[in-house]
Amino acid sequence: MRRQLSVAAAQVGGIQPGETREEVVRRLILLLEEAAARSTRLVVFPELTLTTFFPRYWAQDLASTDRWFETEMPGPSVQPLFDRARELGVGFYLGYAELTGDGHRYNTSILVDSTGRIVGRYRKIHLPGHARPVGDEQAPQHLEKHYFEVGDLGLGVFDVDGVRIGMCLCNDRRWAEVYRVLALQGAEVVVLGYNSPLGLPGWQPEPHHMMSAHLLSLQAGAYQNSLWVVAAAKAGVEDGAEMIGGSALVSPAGEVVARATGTGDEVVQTVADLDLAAAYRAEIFDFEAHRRPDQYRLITERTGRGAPVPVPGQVPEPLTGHGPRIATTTQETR
Ligand code: CDV
Repeated sequence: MRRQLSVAAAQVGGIQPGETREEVVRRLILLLEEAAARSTRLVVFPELTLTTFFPRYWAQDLASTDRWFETEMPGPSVQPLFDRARELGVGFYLGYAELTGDGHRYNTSILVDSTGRIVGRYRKIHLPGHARPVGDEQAPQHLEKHYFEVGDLGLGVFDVDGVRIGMCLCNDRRWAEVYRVLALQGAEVVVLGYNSPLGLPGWQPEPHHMMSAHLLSLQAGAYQNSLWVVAAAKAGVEDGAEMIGGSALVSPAGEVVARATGTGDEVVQTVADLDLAAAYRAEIFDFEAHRRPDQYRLITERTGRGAPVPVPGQVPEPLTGHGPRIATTTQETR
């Protein structure tokens, strides 16, 4: 019998700044119940699920923004979600803003198994946007670098009811290294939540480019790492800011097998064949047989673009024009 996981992305439509946690959690429970009615065993909720995407607001004093953060998980307003999930025997992934007891702020997600136990925690590593407002500070911003510290827990893989699940958050999905680090730990499924507005302050790509880049990132991550990807959006319009939506489930073949059709609350579900992932791992992406980590040193040695590494026996051409910024230290150039 094939190993399978019935899994769903629970897309959440816009959450307005005035909505209470209790109101949001009621919506999440409805989504959970709908997913459970379709025999789903794991439900993925978005990034910062419990509030509006508050990093769009500039607030110099972080202490004045504590209302957006959770100081305990589950707190009293989120407990009903844990209770209902346990009753239904469904696990879930939930993104939220975390304020730790010693004052650190993270963009966090958790994995909860079907008994209601938190089995994994992740703190977002790739924080996009800016640390200070761009242009008119009253206009929608993207200030994750102001609100959050870079996650300190690494990229982990957790056993959720017998399936190895890796997690990340939103912008992480655009970075190839994220999926690879999770795959190297045996992840069979990568789950993630996201809030993707149509652009950033000062940077407004074509709306359809935002969607194609989003799907491409999921598809490449799934295919090149022989795993399933489940991505849940916060969608619709929040306080005037439009999100791309597009929650999707992607197979290890890189195919989008299910995708949200609307911009509101919506369950998108599939039965993920985990043996399909195993088949890809066993042949085309047999890491043991084919990877060459000794050739990938630059990935961990360099952050930004730098000079070409000299190829033995070849004199490098001087770079001109619009090539990458040339690093000058010997360490950067090896
Ligand atoms: N919440 C995010 O991480 N959003 C980014 C936007 C700002 C580009 C994303 O990668 O979708």
